[in-house]
Amino acid sequence: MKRPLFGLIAVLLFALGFTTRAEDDKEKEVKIKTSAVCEMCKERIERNLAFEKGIKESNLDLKSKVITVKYNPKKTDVNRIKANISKTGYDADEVTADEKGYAKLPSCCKKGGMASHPQ
Ligand SMILES: [Cu+2]
Repeated sequence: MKRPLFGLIAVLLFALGFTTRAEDDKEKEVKIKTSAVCEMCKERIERNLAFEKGIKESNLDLKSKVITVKYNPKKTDVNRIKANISKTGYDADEVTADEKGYAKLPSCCKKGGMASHPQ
């Protein structure tokens, strides 16, 4: 009687370990083109994304204006991430900047801000 029970426990433990590992692997990464201009934009976007549920990490590259976001697909999705960036006042791929968020940005951070503040 003891052997089948041990076998069952072994199988259960194996399945449990497998499931846990599979969930860790489910973290996804997405690259989104934004309209960020400067270091302040980068910080603003990354800070607001950090408050969004399911976001693990974000890093905006100012040269390409592309932000790389690591997220948990069970808690959030690409559309929500883009909506968050838009609310902050920036374009996120095909999603244009939210007007209210954009209006709050300092002038140097608005689109084309580089023209008035070269460097
Ligand atoms: Cu800026």
